[in-house]
Amino acid sequence: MKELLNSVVKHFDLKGSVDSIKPLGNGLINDTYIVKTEGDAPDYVLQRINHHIFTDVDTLMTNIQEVTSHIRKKLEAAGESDIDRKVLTFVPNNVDGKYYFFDGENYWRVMVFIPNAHTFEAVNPGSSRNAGKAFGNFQAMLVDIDADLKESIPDFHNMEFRLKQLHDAVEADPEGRVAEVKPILDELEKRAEEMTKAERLYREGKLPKRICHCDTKVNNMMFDDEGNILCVIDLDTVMPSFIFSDYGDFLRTGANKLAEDDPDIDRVEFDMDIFKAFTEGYLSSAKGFLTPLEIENLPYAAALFPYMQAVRFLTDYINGDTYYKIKYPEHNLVRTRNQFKLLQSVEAHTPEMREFIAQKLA
Ligand code: GN1
Ligand code: MG
Repeated sequence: MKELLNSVVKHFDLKGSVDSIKPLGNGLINDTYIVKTEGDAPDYVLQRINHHIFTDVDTLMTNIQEVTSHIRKKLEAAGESDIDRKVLTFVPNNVDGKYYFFDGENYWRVMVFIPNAHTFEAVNPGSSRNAGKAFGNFQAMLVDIDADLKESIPDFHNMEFRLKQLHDAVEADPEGRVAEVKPILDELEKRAEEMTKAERLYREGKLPKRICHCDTKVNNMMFDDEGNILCVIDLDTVMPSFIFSDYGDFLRTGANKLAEDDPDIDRVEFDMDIFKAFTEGYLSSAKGFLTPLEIENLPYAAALFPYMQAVRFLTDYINGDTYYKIKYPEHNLVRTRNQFKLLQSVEAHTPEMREFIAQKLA
């Protein structure tokens, strides 16, 4: 492995000579290493991109490159200091100048390591407010990007497409599991019309797609030593989507009082303190560009993501667990029930959510 890593970094022009290459962090998808260099030269992060999940590495890296260079220009124009710590910097390879290198088997990329930066794992009102601010600001900086970005995972958050996958699974019923899940299928079906409204509004020209992060977890932002937000990281899923993706998916994970696969379904509940803090942070940086229709539909976004995740987990259960890793046979069914319960809790809190948003904007 050491030899492989050493030969890979030779295809990128790094400042300073390489001292050591060691594993970094605990990511579940890509393999990440820190490349330490001698003397004052910056250190680097080397990643092997998981091309089984991200099959279109070229689109993915084009998106990331467009987005980071746009943000850099924005920060420069605003006269920001310390820009190298406020946006990721990728290094082109020295063979064909692309921002990744394909060695015939694997895809690699290199970015400049940001020193003295930290991530946090804990979701609480304080970190949620910061996350809202950071992800809202990320979208805000990208509102005027003049680049034709593509979906690196086509139809990733397209609810009509996810329902079609469910219907195909139900029709095929390869494991004979449909009869057992009929009650929850019916519940999901009842909401299908409402939950696909974003796609309809988009077709009618009323709802825009914007550049979104699409993986808005609390640990995907970096802070300096004083606790100030530096930047948003983990840009693999950056692509055009409805702003609902970033708003809704954070709340799906952050505001669930339990983990998404906790079997103690009765205790699953939507945490309004996290909702309030995240929404406050998000609106503070995003209200300048959001349209009235986008704002009106933030509670819809909070419902859409548990719904979409329930549909995706149930589809996988019916298909015989081919997409999500499972630890026991009913794992995907438990996840489905958990997400459905979260959805019901969101539905119950919707009037309160509307009121809070209206107050914040008054
Ligand atoms: C997957 O691997 P992870 O946890 O970042 C999935 C998300 C789901 C999530 C549910 C590429 O994300 O869309 O919301 O599982 N990512 C992909 O746990 O399918
Ligand atoms: Mg991450």
